Amino acid sequence: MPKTDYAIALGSNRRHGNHGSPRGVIRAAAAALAGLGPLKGFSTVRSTPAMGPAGRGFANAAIILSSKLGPLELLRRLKEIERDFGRRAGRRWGPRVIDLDIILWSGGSWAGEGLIVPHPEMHRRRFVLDPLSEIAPLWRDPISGLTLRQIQRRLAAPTPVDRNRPSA
Ligand code: A4P
Ligand code: MG
Repeated sequence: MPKTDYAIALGSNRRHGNHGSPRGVIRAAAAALAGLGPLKGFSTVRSTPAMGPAGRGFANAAIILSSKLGPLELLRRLKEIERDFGRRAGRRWGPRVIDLDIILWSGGSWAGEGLIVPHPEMHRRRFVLDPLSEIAPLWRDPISGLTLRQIQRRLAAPTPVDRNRPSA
């Protein structure tokens, strides 16, 4: 398969025995991803408040990976890296400390066999859109036709209801 680009979101909210804080986990996971192909972009690592019931705050980042792997093979390799990072000394299967999601693929959309690309939640997640639009602002979502910068600005902007609310 010829090389294609993938946008991958990284998230962590647990320490790791060797890699340290969630920020350290993100950096180590990026190094592992670099084993799958050249990284064309690596955003800043941000501290973000937990969305949903996850509790503790997260470190989040995004990378652009150029790879010969097809989407399903890449997903399998991401799960492998997640498993490796989830292992703790003394326990065969520990809790997972890193979440790696495929957000966009330069080959277009994909749906089937446990994988959906573009990631269906990306429009609602600042912790995905902020780092990703930093490194690939002009990448277009094949579903809406909007660029990542446009999607990120829509999410960051106050809703029309807020704008129209009379000020006190
Ligand atoms: N799957 C389908 N499509 C994809 C895709 N595009 N990329 C399937 C990756 N995986 C995809 O995911 C479950 C299954 O989704 C996979 O086996 C794959 O076949 P998972 O990562 O194993 O399970 P999960 O982590 O429980 O689900 P998910 O959806 O990754 O978790 P969420 O919903 O992403 O929530 N708040 C902040 N601030 N930052 C965060 O990073 N993350 C979560 C995790 C919640 N709150 C957060 C953050
Ligand atoms: Mg995931």
